[in-house]
Amino acid sequence: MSEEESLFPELKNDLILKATRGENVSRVPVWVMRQAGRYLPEFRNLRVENEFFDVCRTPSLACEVTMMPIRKYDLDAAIIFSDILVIPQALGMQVEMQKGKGPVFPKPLLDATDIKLLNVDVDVKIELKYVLDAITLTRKTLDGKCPLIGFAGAPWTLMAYMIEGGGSKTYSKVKKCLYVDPDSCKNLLNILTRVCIDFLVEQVKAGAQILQVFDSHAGELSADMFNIFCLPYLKDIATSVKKVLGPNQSVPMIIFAKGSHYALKDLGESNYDVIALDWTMNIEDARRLCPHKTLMGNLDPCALYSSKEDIDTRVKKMVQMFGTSKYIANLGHGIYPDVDPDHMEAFVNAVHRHSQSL
Ligand code: 1CP
Repeated sequence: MSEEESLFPELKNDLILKATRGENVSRVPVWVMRQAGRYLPEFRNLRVENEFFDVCRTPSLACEVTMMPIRKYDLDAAIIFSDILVIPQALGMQVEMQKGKGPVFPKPLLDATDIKLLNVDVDVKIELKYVLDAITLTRKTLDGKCPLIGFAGAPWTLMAYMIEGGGSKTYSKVKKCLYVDPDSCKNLLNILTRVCIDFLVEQVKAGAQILQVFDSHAGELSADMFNIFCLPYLKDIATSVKKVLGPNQSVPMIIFAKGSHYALKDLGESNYDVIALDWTMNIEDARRLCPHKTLMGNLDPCALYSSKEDIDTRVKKMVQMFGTSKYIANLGHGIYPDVDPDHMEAFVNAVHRHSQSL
């Protein structure tokens, strides 16, 4: 046990850590991407009084929101309440969370050469101290109930937001840069990769017990463009984070590269421990292509609109398909804001019930 570990309460539920190592589990562990979010009335109430990024920047509030789903459901992991866009903010960019619209950058980068706006020598220990403090407080507040997941956005997905200025239907502004000025794009992606590595390392030092990298916009790229502008940076992150932390302090790492069907084999050979699948991915193919990895996923988030009975049937089928070992149950993307919280409960309980009887 490292010195940092001994400062925290003893872990009582290590199912998810066992699953990442391929060890036997008494039941399949389950958590849900975006479990600390807008489908929870408690969160919406808290947001009436607090701006989104103020919640992120106030450790007591971020901790409280992280704990909301943990107190309510029988979950096997917590994920720290934050956002992938805290990295562009730390680099000096302004990000606003607009109601009904999501994140908006008032002054996006014009192209990948426009890095004069960025504080490329950022010290994440200072600029993102609030996330690290939230992690330490939440790890203590969890009192060992389940492990705490830290996360970061992947370089390509962050670059997409920084150049598009928000979400996009086509991602044509940022993709144009990839085609017309690949070298400047690689430069920007390298800058983002270094910051991701530093930030993830510091999250572990602050108390994160698992790390997830979100490449939510990976699927916007063709296979050959993914191999140039995503894969090398994703691989670098896993390898470097583990190298810096060393064997005693390293934690399991999850990669969620949404839509990257063509990349499963390469991700299966990377240094990530867990490959997260979106709902369009074929479970048997993923098992075949990533034989040594734990898989995570992948119920369609829209399945939670169905009846509780139907959710139960679909979860049973999903667990049968994945099998009970080397598996972490989750949705194939974040839970949607208008899902009935009781249906979240039906999902979580169905995973536990069916995996115990298999
Ligand atoms: O109005 C509000 O209160 C804001 C809603 C909200 C919430 C609850 C946003 C805005 N972010 C979050 C929290 C958040 N974001 C978490 C918290 C922990 C948890 O999972 O419970 C996490 C992990 C994220 C990560 C995140 N932010 C991603 C990657 C995951 C994914 O869904 O693909 C992305 C793409 C973002 C950007 C973002 N932040 C918020 C929104 C609405 C979006 C997406 C906008 C878009 O579709 O382009």
